[in-house]
Amino acid sequence: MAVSQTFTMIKPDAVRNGYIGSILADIQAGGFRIVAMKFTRLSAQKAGEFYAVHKERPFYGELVAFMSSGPIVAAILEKENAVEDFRQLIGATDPSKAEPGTIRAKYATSIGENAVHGSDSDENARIEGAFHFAGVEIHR
Ligand code: FUP
Repeated sequence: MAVSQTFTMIKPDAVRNGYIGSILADIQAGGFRIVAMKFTRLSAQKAGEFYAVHKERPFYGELVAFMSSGPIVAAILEKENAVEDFRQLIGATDPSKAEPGTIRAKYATSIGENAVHGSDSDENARIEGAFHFAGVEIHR
């Protein structure tokens, strides 16, 4: 299977709760190679753009407020079958439904504050990676 990329964020809840190191260790133990990474913070405007697909959903306002409430770690990850394998590693959106051992089961607190983001398709991985990183920041 070909090597591909996915995009992730360690969200403000997990950063606040001190899980950056543990989550990065789980990501690397899962066989993902970090090809771009930054510790940054989204403005409300940028968070709104990133989640624009959810604009009509009732949780959009809370989601934007939460995602801009503190710093995040953004990263591009490389692995065979990266998108699907990373979603397996992080578990279901709602941590109470996430498989034991997954990142969300271990580190998330609620469906809204669920510790990590993972792209849901190769196309979105490309769009989301480009949203956060310039070409010179990606090291393959
Ligand atoms: P996921 O792909 O697992 O990140 O989940 P979605 O794209 O469906 O949702 C994106 C984000 O919206 C979630 F990470 C958290 C938020 N959300 C809620 O707050 N409530 C919901 O019912 C669903 C999603």
